Amino acid sequence: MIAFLDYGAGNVRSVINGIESLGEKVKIVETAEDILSAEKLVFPGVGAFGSMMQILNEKKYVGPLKSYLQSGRPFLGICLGLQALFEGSEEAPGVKGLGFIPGMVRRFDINLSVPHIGWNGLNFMQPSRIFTGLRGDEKFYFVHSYHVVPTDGGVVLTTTDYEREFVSSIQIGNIIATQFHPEKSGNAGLRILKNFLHTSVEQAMPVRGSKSTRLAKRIIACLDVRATDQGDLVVTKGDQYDVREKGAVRNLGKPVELARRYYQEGADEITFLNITGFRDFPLEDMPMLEVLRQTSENVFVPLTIGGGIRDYIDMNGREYRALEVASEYFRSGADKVSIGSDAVLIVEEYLKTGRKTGWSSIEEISRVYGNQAVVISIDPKRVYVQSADAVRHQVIKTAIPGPNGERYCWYQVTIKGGREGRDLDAITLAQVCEQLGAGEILLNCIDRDGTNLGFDLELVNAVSDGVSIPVIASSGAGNAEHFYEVFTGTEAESALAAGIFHRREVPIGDVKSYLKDKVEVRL
Ligand code: 1PR
Repeated sequence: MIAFLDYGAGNVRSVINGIESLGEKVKIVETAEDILSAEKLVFPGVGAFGSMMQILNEKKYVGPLKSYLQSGRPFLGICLGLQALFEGSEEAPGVKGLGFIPGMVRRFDINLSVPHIGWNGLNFMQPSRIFTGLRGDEKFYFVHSYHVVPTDGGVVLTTTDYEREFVSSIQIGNIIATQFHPEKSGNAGLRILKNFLHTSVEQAMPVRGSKSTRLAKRIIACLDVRATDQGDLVVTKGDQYDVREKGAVRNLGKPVELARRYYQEGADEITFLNITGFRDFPLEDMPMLEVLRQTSENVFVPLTIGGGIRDYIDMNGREYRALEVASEYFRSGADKVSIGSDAVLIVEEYLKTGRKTGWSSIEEISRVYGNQAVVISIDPKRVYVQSADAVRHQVIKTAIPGPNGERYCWYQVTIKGGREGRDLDAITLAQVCEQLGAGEILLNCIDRDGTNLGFDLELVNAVSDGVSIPVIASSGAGNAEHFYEVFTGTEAESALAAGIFHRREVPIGDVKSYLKDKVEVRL
């Protein structure tokens, strides 16, 4: 039996699913006594350092955790579960960590995008039983803006390179903690979990050919989900956001089955967009939560869910906060939530008042779950203009002239699934969302959606130049070369596609084989 410390701040479902998929049973810690009597303890920290320590203090878990760690029994910390072992974090100045390992948690101070999101490798510093069965060149899923800096280098188990080398796991006897997420790292991650659970496994020291590790470009499969007119929840796909063909909603398959297929085919991440979320409130649309629950049972890569994340008042006058919707998604297995229409309204309000309220969905969810858990989904379309100063929006010069030979355009954002254009451009939206706490931008493009013409590289460049958080290029992929173009012609960290994967025109494996040796990918 594995004792499992869930302090209720994020998606721990996938760690439990990972452990259970290995045939082990999990007991959720409910009292301090459960920690003290545990034989093996898994602590998957999620959220933000400050709120994590606050909850651990409120639940009076800090003393028992320290005693457990002192006892030397097996402990696996994941992400914040690693950071918690240190004295404190720059994320929450003045808040004390468990102080089991001397040292601090520092924010990345680099020129690359922060958070560090995606699949990266490990430099092995010591042998460990968790490495048994690994080749050494596997990649693991990271998502974090902070990294640990131990005072004593002797505790370092692995390092990873992201502009600079940082500590990606530690080991002190039976105490192991990783910055990466084994439960989100496919088969290699499950192997690490399995090795941790079986304490009799021999130690191993994998050897990796290359000197440093590299973050892989991510290939994301996107499932636009909605109910058909008959009420069945299906994966659909639009042409420039029109999902109907001969009057009926296109049905391209069942969400859980398709997500599983994409996991098996090597998708680095899976995104579900509940595309009618703007009108159907998700907490009244339970099937979507069930889709997440079932998917996370055997899909061990990150899951993002979007659609309907906003404050809401139901027919009985009951008020729901966007945070509650997000929490329900996290509890059901999501790792990140994506906010579309609400982000536009928040930014409009911010630009009007010049003030952060502190209570917008972006601010609230990122405060509790961390920036990395908040993705902003943007649905822009091109508006051509005659000159750079024709409008007060951020205008770009374009190599694709407009219908009247226009050489300039701006990208107008929309809400409600592209139905309503707003007086706001995509670059400004992304920049303000970053300031409010968003961790990643999912950059769709209505003009390219479903066209197979390739990504709008000008749009991707304009937005990624304007922000320092990672950008996911989306819409228009028609072949493997389009992924090469977007990864070499822009700063996009990942590329998302839907139609070509659903229709099996270009399998994910073919995209990766094409990119291999040209662009860093996870194979
Ligand atoms: O506004 O917070 O409720 O979120 C609603 C979400 O649903 C938004 O993220 C919005 O992008 C999405 N959405 C709404 N309507 C549609 C639609 O298609 N009618 N889908 C929609 C957006 C775009 C991508 C698509 C790529 C790749 N779909 O998700 O998967 O364009 O497609 P391709 O590779 O086939 O070209 P809220």
